[in-house]
Amino acid sequence: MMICPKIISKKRPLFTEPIFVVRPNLPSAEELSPLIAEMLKKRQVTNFGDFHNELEERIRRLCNVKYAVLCCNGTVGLFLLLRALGLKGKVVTTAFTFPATVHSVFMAGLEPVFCDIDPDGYTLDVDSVERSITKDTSCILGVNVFGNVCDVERLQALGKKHNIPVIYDSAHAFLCKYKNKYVGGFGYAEMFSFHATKLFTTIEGGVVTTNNRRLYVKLKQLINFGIKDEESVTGIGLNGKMSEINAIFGLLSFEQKDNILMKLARLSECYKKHLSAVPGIKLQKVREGCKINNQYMTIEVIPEEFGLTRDELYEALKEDNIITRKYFYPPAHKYECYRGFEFADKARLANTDTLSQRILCLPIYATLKIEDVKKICDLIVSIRDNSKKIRSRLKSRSSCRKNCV
Ligand code: T4K
Repeated sequence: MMICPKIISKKRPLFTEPIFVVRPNLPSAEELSPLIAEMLKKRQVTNFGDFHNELEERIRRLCNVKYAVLCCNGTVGLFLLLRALGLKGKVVTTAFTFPATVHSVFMAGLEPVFCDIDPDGYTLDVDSVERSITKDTSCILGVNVFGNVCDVERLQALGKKHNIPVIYDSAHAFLCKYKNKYVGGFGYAEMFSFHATKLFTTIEGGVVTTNNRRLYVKLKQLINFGIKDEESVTGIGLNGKMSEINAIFGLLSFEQKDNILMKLARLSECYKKHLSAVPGIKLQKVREGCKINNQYMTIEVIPEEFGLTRDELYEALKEDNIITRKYFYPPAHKYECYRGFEFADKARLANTDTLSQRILCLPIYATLKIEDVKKICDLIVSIRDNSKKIRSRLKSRSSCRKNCV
């Protein structure tokens, strides 16, 4: 194999170690060990143990809802929520999301109907939702993208008008506030993810919050194989429970959360200060009254003004060991697995298509240093200033890769 000289002659990267888009917030071994020792002593390691129940109750109180159901991850939570609602037909939702949202709909035997998104805040465009509702629509599923809360008031009114539930994929939105209240009590139910990449984490895990008792009872059964009691199985469920070890991580996340929120807010402010005036970079517009958790730091790259496309900026940052992510590319109506389905092939989503080509998630996590954020911002500015040179370097690198390796 011949290695191209142009590739090896690249300058030294800005960071010697990779800077990832996110790093998990983890407790120390010292914080973990007494809780693990307690769990081992009790010999209750899963199936609704004390740690599980304590975490569930603390989340319920924090979100100020009547019920919370912990689950093994957010995807299973959303899937079982859709099943618990006993829906049939179509679910109006967004294609600008992680695969988990749409796959949950599909796997619950429902048909997604994609509507477009607001070009500034990236959440459901309510006019587009309204146009998408037909007699077959059984639910509206909003996604609180990057923590930005959907237009909950208008969606609620729409749900009421058509007599269909509105639910939220709030995977990104734990600890976000809307009108001074923690997100969690909007619509029929909300699902949060506690994956390792989330600021509040149980490593793998999630929760569904609701004020609806019937839904809660059903969901509680469905995450436990549909078992009602020792002698009756009333639902077609699966094993969606959260284990004790995961719940321990969650309880420790409670202790860290305020500190993490504060650190993320500082990092986000720093990004905004340095990037908001850069031509060709647009920041997400957060809904008025919404206080986001800053778990994601996104920029929209407008190629005509920035001089490079989002993908080129992604590559240029990678040369300096900054590993960003293109959430959410491709959008769901372009997934290969949905090719041939009318709901995907016929979807016309101008804003979704544009944003999925333009949004880039920059590194943000509690242990990231503010100096490193400044360096990343300076680098982005200098990439813009040298866009022509960088474009031609990236082009020659990519053709070298094709020809030489
Ligand atoms: N709905 C929405 C809107 C979602 O965004 C998600 C998940 C869900 C539903 C489903 O919730 P869960 O079922 O996951 O609870 C990551 C997460 O795995 C996923 O939870 C999240 N959204 C999505 C936005 O991001 P990937 O495939 O991008 O993850 P990965 O492995 O590439 O990790 C990203 C970066 O994080 C890596 O570059 C390095 C760092 N990392 C990751 C892990 C797992 C670490 O440093 N350590 C780690 O242990 O999906």
